[in-house]
Amino acid sequence: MRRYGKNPDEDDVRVRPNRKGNRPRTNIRPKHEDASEGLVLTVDRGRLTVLIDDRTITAMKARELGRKSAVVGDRVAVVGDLSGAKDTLARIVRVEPRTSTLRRTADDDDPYERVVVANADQLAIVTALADPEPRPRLIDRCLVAAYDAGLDPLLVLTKSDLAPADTLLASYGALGVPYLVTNRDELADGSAADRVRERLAGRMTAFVGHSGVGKTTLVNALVPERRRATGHVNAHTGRGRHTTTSALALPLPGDTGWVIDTPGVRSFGLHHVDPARVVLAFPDLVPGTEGCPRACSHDEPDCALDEWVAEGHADPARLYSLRRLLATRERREGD
Ligand SMILES: Nc1nc2c(ncn2[C@@H]2O[C@H](COP(=O)(O)OP(=O)(O)OP(=O)(O)O)[C@@H](O)[C@H]2O)c(=O)[nH]1
Ligand SMILES: [Mg+2]
Ligand SMILES: [Zn+2]
Repeated sequence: MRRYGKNPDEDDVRVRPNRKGNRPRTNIRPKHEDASEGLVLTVDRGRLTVLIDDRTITAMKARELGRKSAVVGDRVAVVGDLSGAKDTLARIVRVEPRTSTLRRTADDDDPYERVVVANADQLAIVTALADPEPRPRLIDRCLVAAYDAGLDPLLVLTKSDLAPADTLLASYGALGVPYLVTNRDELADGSAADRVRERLAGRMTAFVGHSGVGKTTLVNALVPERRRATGHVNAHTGRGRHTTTSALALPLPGDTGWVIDTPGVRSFGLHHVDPARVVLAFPDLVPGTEGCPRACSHDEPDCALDEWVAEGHADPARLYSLRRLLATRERREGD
């Protein structure tokens, strides 16, 4: 099941032991009406950097938030010392309801969900065409996670100076996912950043992908005044070095949107994903699901889509793409 944020009213009810047993009591503390609204830019060992107006302050979760966490992209209410002066620490008293929650699990069998980012509306799936080798399975998994969370995917293929993009693009054609291809020369002359920026305008975009694919390199090209460290890909293993260790939201110059650089992932587990939501990313197929059995995964023998597509209502390549995405959950990353 998909878990949305709790009813905010529940947060005001706390359980305290007393002699008559545990009984919920209403919290009569003031509701922090004077709190300031901010945006979480990064989280580092329990310390959150929050942007309030044009100041960044350091804050930590107030105890009353309990296990509820605030992640990059969250809108939060903050009280306390908001001056941003050195060694001050404000308190986050509320996390506002999210417009989206991008989650992943360590693998498909692991129910423990981590929230990658909150409130993003676009997911840039960054894949190098070589060095490290592209792994379409991870792309498929990120696509499923994006569709499940209601984010628009954008495929960013980097390092086309090292290998061509055609084979990879051919296999994603039927999905209709927008894509961009970048390379070293275009990074140097600024044209890569210009093309990527067009796609980011007015949106909050999270960059995800394996370590070493060039996420931070791209983000640096987009926001040059906030240069972050980039790493080299190990020549022997072909792997990145996990240079970026925490997610960071950065405003695009001229207030034209936000990019969130994230640490490289080894896998993108989909334990939390509901297959019934994945089909929603295929609006041309949705009418064909009317004849499906209850709670159809759309990847089972009784699924009505096969017959419906065979009758000519939609392109069979689209059904094939949907099935490939649905099947990615059952398969191991390395398959
Ligand atoms: N040849 C080539 N190299 C690139 C390109 N883009 C990035 N690189 C190189 O790829 C390496 C890794 O880049 P990073 O930006 O650190 O990769 P990352 O995805 O942020 O990696 P993590 O932070 O570890 O997740 C660096 O040596 C970059 O210079 C490209 O278009 N062509
Ligand atoms: Mg990085
Ligand atoms: Zn079905």
